Order: sequence, then C-alpha cells, then structure tokens
Amino acid sequence: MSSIFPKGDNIGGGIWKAKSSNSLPMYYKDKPNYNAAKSGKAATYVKGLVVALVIYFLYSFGFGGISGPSFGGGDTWAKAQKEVRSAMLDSWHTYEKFGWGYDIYHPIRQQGENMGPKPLGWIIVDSLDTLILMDAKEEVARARKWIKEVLDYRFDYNVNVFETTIRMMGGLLSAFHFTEDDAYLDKAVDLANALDGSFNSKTGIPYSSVNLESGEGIKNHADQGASSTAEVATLQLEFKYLASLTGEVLYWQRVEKVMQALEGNKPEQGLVPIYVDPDTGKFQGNLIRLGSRGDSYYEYLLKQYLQTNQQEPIYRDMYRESVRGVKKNLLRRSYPNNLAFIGELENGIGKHLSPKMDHLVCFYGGLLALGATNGLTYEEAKKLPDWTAEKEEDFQLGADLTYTCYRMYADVETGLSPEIVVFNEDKTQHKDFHIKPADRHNLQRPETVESLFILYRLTGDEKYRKYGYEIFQNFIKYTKVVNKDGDIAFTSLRDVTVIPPKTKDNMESFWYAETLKYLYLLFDDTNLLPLDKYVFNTEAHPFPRFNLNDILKTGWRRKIEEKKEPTLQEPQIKIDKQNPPEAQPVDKSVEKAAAEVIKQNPKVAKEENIEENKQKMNDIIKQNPDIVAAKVEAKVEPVKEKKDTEKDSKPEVN
Ligand code: DMJ
Repeated sequence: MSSIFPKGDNIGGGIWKAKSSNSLPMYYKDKPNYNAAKSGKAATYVKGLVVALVIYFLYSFGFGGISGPSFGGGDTWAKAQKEVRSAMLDSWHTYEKFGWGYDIYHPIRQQGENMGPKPLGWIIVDSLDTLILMDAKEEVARARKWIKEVLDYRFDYNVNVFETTIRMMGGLLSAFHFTEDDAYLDKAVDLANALDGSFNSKTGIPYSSVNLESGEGIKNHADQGASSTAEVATLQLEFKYLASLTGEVLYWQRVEKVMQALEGNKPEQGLVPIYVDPDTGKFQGNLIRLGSRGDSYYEYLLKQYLQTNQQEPIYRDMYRESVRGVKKNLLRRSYPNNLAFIGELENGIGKHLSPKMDHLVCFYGGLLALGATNGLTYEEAKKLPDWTAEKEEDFQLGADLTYTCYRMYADVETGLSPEIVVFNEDKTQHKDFHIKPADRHNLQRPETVESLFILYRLTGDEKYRKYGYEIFQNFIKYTKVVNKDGDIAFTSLRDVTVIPPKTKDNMESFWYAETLKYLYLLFDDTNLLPLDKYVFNTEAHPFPRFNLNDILKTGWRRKIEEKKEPTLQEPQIKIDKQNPPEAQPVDKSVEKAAAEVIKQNPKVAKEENIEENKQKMNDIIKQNPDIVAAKVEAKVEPVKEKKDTEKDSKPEVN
C-alpha cells in the first residue's frame, strides 16, 4: 500500500499530526518511527501462547496437576476449555460452509445476509482474535485472506459509529496486536479514516452514524437526533490504541475531545443521562441507567485509566465518582434473597428507582472488581498501601452483583438469562425477580460470563468457573442447532422460560467475539492475557496497556473548579459607606413613550404574537416622531439570538 494521505507535521516523539483537522492523517508507515513501534510485541504474545498450548495439551491428555470440577469422572478445567474450543470451531465451520463473509447469519435457515450492499466483516472480523487465541491456524488463514482480498470499507453505506468501532476496529486492532500482520492494521486505519467524519459536529461529539464513502456524519433518525451517551464514550480505547500504534495524534484527540465535551455537563454524582445532543453537547432527558445506552460510558472511564497504565487520574476520578453515584442512587437489594441489583432512574437522581435490570448491566460486577484491584489479584491488591475500605466494598459488591447475574440464569427454566428482569422488593412476594413477556429472549450475550471470568482471575475462586460451566452447558443444551449432516450452529432464543425454548434464528457476532472467548479464558489455567497487562474493549477485544508520552497524554482538564462555591469578588469600585453616592433620578422617558403608543393603539398590548406586536409598535413610532422614537425603538428591538460562544452553559471544547 502506498502513501495515500497528505503528509502532516512531525510534532515530536515520532508522533505526527495531520495538516488540518479536515485532512486525513498521514499514512502511518510513512512515519519515521513506524518500524520501531513493532518491537517484538507479537513475539512475547506468541511465546505466552505456546506455553499456554503446551499446558493445555498436557491437561487434555490427563497430565494436569491442577484439578478442575468433577464432571462425573475426574476431568479437568482443560476439558471444559476444550469443549468451548470445539463449540467455537465446529460452529465456525458451519458458518464457513453456509454463511461465509456475510454480516448476519441465520443458523436455522442456514443463510447469511449483509447489512448493506457489501459486507462489513461483521462476523469474520469480530471473531478473528477468538480464533487466534484458540490457535485455529487454518481458520485464521482463511479469515485473513477474506479480510485482505474482499473486505473494503469504502462504500456508500451508513454505519453505526459505535458498533463499527468496537467490533471492527476493535477486532482488527487486537488481531494486529497478536500477529503484527499489517493486513489488519491497514484495514483498521482505513476504517478509522472512514469513520472520522462522524466527529464533525459542533462539539466533537460524534453523530450516531457515518457514511463510509462520503465521510458525512449522520444524526440519529430517532431520539431528536441525539447520540447515545454510551456510544460516544465507547470509542476511546480503540482510537487511542490506534494512535499509539500509528503515531497519529489526531485519533487520540478526536476521542479525548468527546470526554471533555461530556464532562462539560458536570454530571451530577458522576451519573449521566443516556442521550446527548452532538451539536450542543448537552445531555437529553433524565433517564439514567447502566443498561443499554448507558453501560459502557462507565466501563470506559475505568478502562481508559487502565489502558494508559494508570497514568491519567482524570478517568480514575470520574470512574470513582460514578461508582459512588451508582451505590448511592441505583443500588438496591431484592426480596427474599437479598440479591444486589442496579435499577434505573427514569426521571433522574432523587426520583423513583425502577427495579428493572438489563442483562447488559451484568458487566458491572466484573468492572467493580477490576476497578478495585486495577487488574491485580484481590490478594495482591489488598497488600498495597492504597487499598481502602471503599475498594474493599466495591470488590465485594462486584462479587455480589456477579452472583445476582448468575441467578438470572440459574433461576430460569432453561438456565439461560432473559434480556431483562424486574427485581422484587415486596416482602409479600416470594421470587427475587420476574420476567415480562416481551423480555424473555436471550441474545447469547456475554456480560455475565465476562464478570465470572474477571472474578475468577482476581480471586482464583473455583465457584466462578462452576457457574460459568453451568451456563455454557445450558447454551449447548438449548441453543445448539444441528442439521441432518451433523453441522453445528448456535442460535439466539425468543423465550428462555419454556422448554424447549423458542428459537430466534440469529447468531450474534458477540457470541464468538465475547461469550465464547470469555468462557475459553475462564477455563484457561495459564493466565493467558493477564488482567494487569491488558484491557478488553467492550466487545472483548484485548489491547495491551501502554504508557503515555510527551504527545499522547491527557490534553484536557475537568470543569471541576466550577463545581466549587464561587468565591466572592472584591467590588471593583470602593464605596465610602460614610458618604454613599446619591441615587440618580431614574430615566422614565422610555416607559412614557411606550405608554403613549399603547394609549394610541390599545390593541397592540393585547396581541399574542410578540414579533407582530413589536413591528406594530415600531410602525406607530415611525409615524409619530414626536414620541421619543429612538428610545422606544431601542426598547422594542427584537432580542438577537446569542452566538454559540456567548451561550451560558455551552460545553467547553477545544
Ligand atoms: C456488545 O456489542 C458489547 O459488549 C456492548 O458493549 C454491549 N452489547 C453487546 C453484547 O451484549
């Protein structure tokens, strides 16, 4: 690939900035230090993977020393891991056979389809690093060939910026990390540049969609054009990692500016409404929740802090504030089993808390635990001088919430969680939650197994693996589809409360990207992808942590000063209290003139249309120059719309 971007300016440290915010960044390989950036990261990973695989095969053949659960005959966790690998690869082969290259796959019809006129790689790219981690060499080679030869992100189609970033950019970047294969980074750069136009709003907060060909940002068609708060605040890990790989500072700045614009609203107690207007930067509505459209805002506060090796306290502070806000305003316990749950504030802080919880919220247990230890084990973190009672409480709450989420599976007929449950706080009722008819579906979501994986890694407590294995077995039991030739696939469900469950005939890409990946890692005995070295993006694509440098660093400050009580200013003019100035007579001529106009034409004062009213007054004054015309004219002049920069609470953006 030759250089296709205009050259930018070298701003030091091997970092380049595009010529202007409208020009695309310089092609990263033209940057003088590009090769230096590839300093054996893949070699380190490959070494780790080889060790992991040796151990894996030793266990598989019964040489393992670490005991797993007794699945009816002395099997080990390696066996569970092997079962996950088989579920992945068997169904992958079926997808290759019937749906290859398509973005959407219907496992029962055995058909694929694309979302737009050409494929986006939705399933192939999202699944790639799971295949890499499972060392599925041939499958990876076929996926790579397709990505290199077929996938092309420049075509006339509007994509959701968030989904495309977390799944496609996330998948390509982690694949690049594991392989150092430029084919993936080239595509990630190409995609990032295609998405760039979405940030061209007045505030830098991205529009919800963008046209891949024209680069035009497109406002959400619903919700009065607002973008989802979680969506705009869940691009940062991807663009920042891309900035660190390519040395292109523009990617960093684009997403950092979004954080600054959001924080400009000075979120109350760290909690944010789920919509934001990209043109004004203002939050819309009062609905606060950790479920859809709210979730990963909170996730990426912590993960941005971890991504840059805990060198950006700004995100730690925002994260900690949000946790305090959640604990104070959204956390409750159910009856009869005292299960911790996170409700929804439909009308904002201080108002009624709805006891409804999306399965999506189940990421939060793992996040709280991770935020307490920053990826170290609980035992390690507890020994550090900065361990506090608050962190201890967060960790325990993380474990409690993860248990609640496990119960959302275990207490349902199929052993699989529905999309949403409503918790019970009524002492006359005997079930901790109920499921509304419209919420009985299961989309193969990962959040609970994600939290189980994190809690297992941080505590070493085998119960998390047991819960995870139980969930995995229920997925196998109720979502597996086998055709007459024995081809295996997995499907979403329409109803988890009946046996056999009703199927939905769709397989979500995050089933491969996240659910099976987290299960695979949960049963891994080799600490593959250590949590103190990696951050997982919200689609489970692992990125290595990295250090800030002179250029890639926090480029903004919080509006924290404005939160403080204003200090009283010394008066500009000193008043001699012994001899105060005499009051000036008030100039009443303007009011007199207006009264005269109204006297001459009393109808004017009653008109409802203010603009018309003002016009009529002006006309009367013009026809009656003896009334103090100039002053009256000034008084009734329509008020000019303030410029954006003069508006009171416009978020501060650079
Ligand atoms: C995934 O795309 C991501 O995990 C996202 O943050 C939330 N929704 C799905 C999985 O449920």
